[in-house]
Amino acid sequence: MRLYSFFNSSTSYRVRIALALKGLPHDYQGVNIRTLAHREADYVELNPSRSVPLLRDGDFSLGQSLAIIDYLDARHPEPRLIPADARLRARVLELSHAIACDIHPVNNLRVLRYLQDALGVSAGQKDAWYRHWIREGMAMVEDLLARHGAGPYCFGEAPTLADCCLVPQMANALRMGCDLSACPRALAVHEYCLAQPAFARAAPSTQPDFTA
Ligand SMILES: N[C@@H](CCC(=O)N[C@@H](CS)C(=O)NCC(=O)O)C(=O)O
Repeated sequence: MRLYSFFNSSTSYRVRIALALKGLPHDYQGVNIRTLAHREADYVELNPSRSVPLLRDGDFSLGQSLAIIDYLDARHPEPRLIPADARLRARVLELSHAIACDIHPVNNLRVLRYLQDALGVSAGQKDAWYRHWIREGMAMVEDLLARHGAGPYCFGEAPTLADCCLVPQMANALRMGCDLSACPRALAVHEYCLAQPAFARAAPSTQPDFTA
């Protein structure tokens, strides 16, 4: 398998965590989204989503991080990241979608670029936008964790898709200087995960395309 990824991309980071938790060997292909490599014709041919990550498994190409993790879970079920139990699965998807569908899209690179380049907002206004949506979104995530989660991971003693989504979102928020003091449970899960070898292997700073 080959993963097309950018070290700092939280959606790529989700898939890197899933691959590491499952111990699946793969090549790493860096795609620099800062220089718009994800919009070049040969890449778009492989990934119509014009984004990272992209997984290639033989002649099968798949974009969208949650679809990729679902595919990996179906092909390599151990350890399961999307639980079989109907209610636990629903909780895991609820939190994962809160991050992947509600928080991440409004702070994605193309949205921030449009704010600055097309709408002419200042760097300060752009940062205020970023922090606002993190504060709103993470309050929702913290509520979900406080009501339904327990244990060192989001939902118990084993990592799930929810942890694959939470850790990269927290990394982004912390990198952007967001105040997460109102999210103690999310901070505790994040800290616990970072100490686990699979999460460490997936971290931005350990990727081949990492630049400081
Ligand atoms: N829903 C997609 C989002 C993928 C995505 O937008 N990734 C970001 C990096 S985290 C990207 O490639 N952004 C490029 C851009 O916004 O132009 C997924 O979960 O894979």
